[in-house]
Amino acid sequence: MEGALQDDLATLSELNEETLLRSLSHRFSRNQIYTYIGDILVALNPFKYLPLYEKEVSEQYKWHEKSALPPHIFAVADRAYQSMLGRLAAGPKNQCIVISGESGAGKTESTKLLLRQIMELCKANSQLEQQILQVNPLLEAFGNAQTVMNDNSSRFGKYIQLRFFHTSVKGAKINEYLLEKSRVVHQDEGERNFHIFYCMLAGISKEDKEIYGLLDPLQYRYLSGRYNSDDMLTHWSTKYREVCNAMDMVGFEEQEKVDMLTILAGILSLGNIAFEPTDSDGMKVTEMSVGWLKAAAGQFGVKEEELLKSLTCTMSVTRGEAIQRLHNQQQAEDARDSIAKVAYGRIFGWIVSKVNELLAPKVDPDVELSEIGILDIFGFENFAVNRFEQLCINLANEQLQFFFNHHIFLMEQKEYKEEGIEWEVISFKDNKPILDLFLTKPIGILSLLDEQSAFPQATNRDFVDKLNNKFKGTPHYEVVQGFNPLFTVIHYAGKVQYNAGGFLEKNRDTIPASIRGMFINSVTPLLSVLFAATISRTGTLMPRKAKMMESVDDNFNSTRKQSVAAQFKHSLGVLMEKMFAASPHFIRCVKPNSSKLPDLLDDKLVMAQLRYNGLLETVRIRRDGFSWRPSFAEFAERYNILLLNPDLPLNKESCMSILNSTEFKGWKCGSSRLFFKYWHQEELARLLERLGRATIILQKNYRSVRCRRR
Ligand code: AD9
Ligand code: MG
Repeated sequence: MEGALQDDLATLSELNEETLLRSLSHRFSRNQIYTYIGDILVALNPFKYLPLYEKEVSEQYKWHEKSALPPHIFAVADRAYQSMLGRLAAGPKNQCIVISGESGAGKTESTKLLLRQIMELCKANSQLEQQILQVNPLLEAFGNAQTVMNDNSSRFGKYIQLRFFHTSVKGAKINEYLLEKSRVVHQDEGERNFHIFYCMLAGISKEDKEIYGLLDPLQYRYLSGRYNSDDMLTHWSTKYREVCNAMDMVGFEEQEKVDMLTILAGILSLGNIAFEPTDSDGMKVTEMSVGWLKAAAGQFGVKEEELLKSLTCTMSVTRGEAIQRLHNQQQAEDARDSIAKVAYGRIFGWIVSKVNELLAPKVDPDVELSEIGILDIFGFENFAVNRFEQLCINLANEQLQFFFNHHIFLMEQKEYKEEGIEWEVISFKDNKPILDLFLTKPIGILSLLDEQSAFPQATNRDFVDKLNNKFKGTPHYEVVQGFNPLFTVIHYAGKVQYNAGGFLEKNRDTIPASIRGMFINSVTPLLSVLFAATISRTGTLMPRKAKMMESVDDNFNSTRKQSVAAQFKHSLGVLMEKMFAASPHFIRCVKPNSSKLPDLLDDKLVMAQLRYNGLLETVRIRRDGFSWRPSFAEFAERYNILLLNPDLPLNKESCMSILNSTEFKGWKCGSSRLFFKYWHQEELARLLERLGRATIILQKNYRSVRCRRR
């Protein structure tokens, strides 16, 4: 079959969905999981170990010609690195590698491989390199969890920026997006809490367990799942050692680690507190859980009465008078869960900011650094029940798809038109209307959510009614009839039904000021720091200076901070700005089957992903289009050396002279720029290299002739 073994799908001459799928599937059956579409890498998840990442392979892919070796993720690392150094083509110096794909498709694994290879390429100083590489196990322990889609699912998004001065790495910065805090207190069937809890309980010594007051995982209401086998226990305790090593390596202090474990233990104890009505109006802690209250208070370093109070009542000030409102059962349970969520969220934020502090480049502020960013967000999700978190996750994926479309289809075809290049337009599925459905002001889904969240009395049903009113009949929205607050969005990657239960609360994400006050006074130093108003959150993506993740709700503190949706929208905007200003490299991860099995490719599932990713159209545009489009000046400046004439004027004529000196075919000339196929860049790099080598040989010969003469 034609093209079956082709490394680059953009060279397929017979092109349709079927040939595309057959090519990928045939390659997959031969363990060729990587395939190019021009300069884009498609990566199929093998769900098994493949000997693709050994030291020799890593060496082979250093500064190589793309076409000389099979497609590989290391080639993308090399390309980004060389582009940053300006060795490949003119364009923005900063690079971003955008990895997309649905949950379980292999984004996080790809990120780790990229990081590793980039560290190899820049031969980083060993300590900094180790520190940068150790960040991942740390963040994964706290931010990843088992879901039905992926045993190591990222429950937050991250953008890792590696900072370079010339060829060497000087530091790194991580931006994190929207940790799914609700997982701390609730996990759906078949899912688990964040890895760190299982690591900690499996890995901690018996003595330490006693010190921290930790018991068997089965004892904790917040922890679903158990260690089903000794293997699993060993797995988690190995992970625990890894996390501890990572913390040491990155530079966490012993006391900070101890505090952190104590707070995690406190969260677990807190989860076991149950309530029952008192004889009068309020709630009290059940007899069975009095011990847990005591334990949690001890672990949090706060007074037992104070913790009890913040669980069973809300204090507010009205017209200068303090008023105590007693909680009902639901409110007491909500208070308990929100304390757990906020404490965990703050630990996570603290870890990220601590990592950023430790990895910040130690150079003069006026030294200009260049950057390679790697984006690894949570993949598109469609569960049995989809909540607020899924809405945010899917919106982020929608935004990424838009970024891809913009770069690959919109910008490119706009330029053909502007520059008078003859071109048959390739249509693609534009997801802008779906983004607008979410983001338009003032009537997008997020704005309506904010509007409703501002009304204390509004319910999730009211919110859905509003949505139905506004969007009934619009193409990407479907009304769901019935009692439950449901609605459907038709995303680029498929139809998702959302359950709006909890939307308003999660969006407000308020914590009573009394809880904050209690934690600020904690004798556990870390807790006190985490809740102090001045906490520095440098480096996290959410502009956390104002700590917008959790707003403080009642009248003790009248500053109402931004909602979760508003911050998320803002942080996505900031990210997009950064990405639009950089040279992008795309990796499209594809999940071969839903059962996480090796050697199995489900045609239907893969086809669906090819379709919604727009990969057929991508192949077409890479095959027929011109992905590299330098201006005359950019081109002449960079390649005048090929004519050995650095003084050539930077204009069209010079470009023509340069190009006429090569044997290049297939390029075009527009009114202000040149249009090249993706492979031309590499051919030019090859010419430059040959020229460089020739110069070295000439210099050597010249020197030896001179020596002989002497
Ligand atoms: V999610 O959106 O965070 O839920 P990801 O990040 O796309 O998702 P991940 O990288 O975590 O998926 O990959 C899922 C699993 O697939 C991994 O835990 C590995 O078991 C497996 N995987 C992924 N890539 C590779 C690979 N190159 N080689 C072997 C792989 N296994
Ligand atoms: Mg992931």
